Amino acid sequence: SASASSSSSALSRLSSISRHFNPSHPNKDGVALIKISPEVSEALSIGRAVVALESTIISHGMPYPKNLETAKEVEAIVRENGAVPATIAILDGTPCIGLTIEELERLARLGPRAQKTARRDIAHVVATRGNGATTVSATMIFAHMVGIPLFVTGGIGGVHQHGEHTMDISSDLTELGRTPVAVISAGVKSILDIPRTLEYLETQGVCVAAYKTNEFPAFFTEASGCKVPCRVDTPDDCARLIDANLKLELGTGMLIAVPIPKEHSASGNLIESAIQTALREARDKNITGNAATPFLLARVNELTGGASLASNIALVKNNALVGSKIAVALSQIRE
Ligand code: PSU
Ligand code: MN
Repeated sequence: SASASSSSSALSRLSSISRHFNPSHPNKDGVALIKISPEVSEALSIGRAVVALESTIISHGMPYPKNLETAKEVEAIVRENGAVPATIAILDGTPCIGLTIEELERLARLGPRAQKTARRDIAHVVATRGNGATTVSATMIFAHMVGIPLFVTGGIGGVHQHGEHTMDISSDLTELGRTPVAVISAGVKSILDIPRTLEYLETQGVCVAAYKTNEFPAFFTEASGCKVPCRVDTPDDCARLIDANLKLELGTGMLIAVPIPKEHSASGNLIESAIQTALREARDKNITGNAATPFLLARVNELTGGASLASNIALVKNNALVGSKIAVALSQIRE
C-alpha cells in the first residue's frame, strides 16, 4: 500500500543516515545526541509531511508574550494544513526537534536570554548545556540531520548594508549553499543589502524562487526591485522543484520567497524611515556581529509602534500556510 511504501522509504532514509551516524540513537553513555518528539518521530517514520520551524524568531525576533502566541498559532496552522510542526531549539544542551507547549513557553519566556545559535555556536551551546534558540542556519542543520526537507520562517539573514566592508554576511547564506533544505521565507528585510544578498546566494549556488511573482519580496513589502531567477505558482510547482534538487543530490539548499499578503503589507514609508533610523543607531552604538540583527529587528518594532510586528506575524502565518501545503505536496511526490 501507499503508506507501507512511504514508511519503508522513510525508514531507508533513516537507516542510510544511521549506518554512519544516527544522532537520535543513544550513544555509548546511553544519551541521544538529539531528541525528536514522539509526534515528529512518528511522522518521519511513515513519510508524513513535516515542517521545521526556527526558534530565534521566538527568542530574539518578537517580544513576550506575542512570541509564544505566534509560535503556537504557527504550529496550529501547520497542523490544520495536514503537516506536523517541528520547532527546533537546544534545551539544556540537547538539540530538540519538536517542542512541547511547556518547552515553547520556556523558550518564549527566556527571550534574548536564550543564546542565539547559528552554525558556529552549536558546539558551544551543547558542550555548556545551554539553551540555544536556533537561527536559520542551525535550524537547517538539525532539520537535515533528521530528514526534514522543508523549513518555514519569516525572514532570513543576508548581506548587511556595507557588508562589502564589514564582511557581515549571515551564515544563513552559506548554510543555504551547503545543506539541502528548502527554506520558505518572505524574502529579506531592507535592513539588509538585498541585491548583494541575491548575488551571494547565486555564488553559493542556491536556487531562489519567488511564489506567484517575478520579484524577490522585501519582507514588509512585496517589492525589492530585484528579479528572481525562478518563479513558482503552486505548492505542486514548489514540491517538484524541491524534489528535483533532492533527487539529483545537488547538496544545496533552496529559498522559496513568499510575498507578504497585500492586506498586511506595512506602510512602506513608515517602515522604511524606522529602518533608516535603526541602521543609524546601530552604527552610532557600534553594534556589530550577531547582535546587529536582533537590535535592528527590535528597534524597527519599537519605532513603528507595533505596526511592523503585526506585519511580521501575518507574514509568518502566511508562510506557514504555504509551506505546509508544499510539505504535503512533497510528501505525496516522494511516497
Ligand atoms: N530576519 C528576520 N527575522 C529574524 C531573523 C532574521 O526578519 O528572526 C533571525 C533569523 O533567526 C535569522 C537570523 O537566521 O536572525 C540571522 O541573524 P544574523 O544576521 O546574525 O546571521
Ligand atoms: Mn552577522
